[in-house]
Amino acid sequence: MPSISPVLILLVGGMLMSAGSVANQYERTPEGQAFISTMVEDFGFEAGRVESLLGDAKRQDSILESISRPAEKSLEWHSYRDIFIRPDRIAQGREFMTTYSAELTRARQEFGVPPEIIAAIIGVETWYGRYRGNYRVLDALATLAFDYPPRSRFFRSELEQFLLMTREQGLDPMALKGSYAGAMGYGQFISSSYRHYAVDFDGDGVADILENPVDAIGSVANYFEKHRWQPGEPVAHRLEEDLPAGSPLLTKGLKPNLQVADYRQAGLSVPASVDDRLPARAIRLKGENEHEVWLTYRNFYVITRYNHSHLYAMAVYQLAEALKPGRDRSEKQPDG
Ligand SMILES: [Ca+2]
Repeated sequence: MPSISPVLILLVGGMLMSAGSVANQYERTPEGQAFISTMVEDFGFEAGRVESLLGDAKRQDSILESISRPAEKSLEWHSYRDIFIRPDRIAQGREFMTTYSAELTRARQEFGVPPEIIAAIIGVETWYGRYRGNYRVLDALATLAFDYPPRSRFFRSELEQFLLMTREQGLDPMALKGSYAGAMGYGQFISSSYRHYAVDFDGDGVADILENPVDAIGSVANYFEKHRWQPGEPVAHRLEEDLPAGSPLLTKGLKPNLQVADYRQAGLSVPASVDDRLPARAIRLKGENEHEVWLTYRNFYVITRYNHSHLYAMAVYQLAEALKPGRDRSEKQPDG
């Protein structure tokens, strides 16, 4: 996606306003006023500045619709998989890995995260940077902070982080665009992640994950390292057997709270290379014709720290496997 100048966005924004779009006057609501006080008292913002930002924010109904039915919750695995594991996304991922081969290698050396995992995250999130989101982040965060009670606390905090982040980075909070949930740039970082995990990976003095793919590569790798990616450990293996729904081996939640030994003792086909003591949990996904049971490990859990969903983590893992060098014509190679 070609970048659009902030000036142009402001002009278009101004035209939309004069064409009849109504701002929500969030700055006049009790919640909005409390938010303004926090920004002034805790972070030294000027009240007038925060007021005019909230005054400019527009509620978008499509944001409220999108957040109430994310693909991770409404799709079966086989439909979800087909969105991400497809020839064009794989081909373009290989191009991305060729273009940024030196930077991906450096990221592996510095953070211990495999190039294909970094590329797969950016591929799943934004199709390697092509689709970084068309909502104004300010509108997305204000809509969710003030008009979406189930997660208003979280999004008020993200709105706060967004104003801090744009101040720190010298960016215009009225201009930035992102997803319906306010995620930005190649790796779709939310504002708090930007502040905690973005790194300047090309050494130009700025951590720019919005427009700079090299900084995005380093930042995704840093995010994984900080969430304890374990270099050399496997992510997941498909088991040959099915497990009945409700089996205690299909533990609830996202954490790998059993061990590989538990699955071996149950007679399941865990590959011999995997250590008995490795934390593990089995998940059962609905394929097109049958259920698939996968044994997932700590690194699978780390992928869910990016998006709290089995489907998401499995899509990233499978795309990464497809992007591994040498996978072009030999889909059936053993893992390694
Ligand atoms: Ca940089």
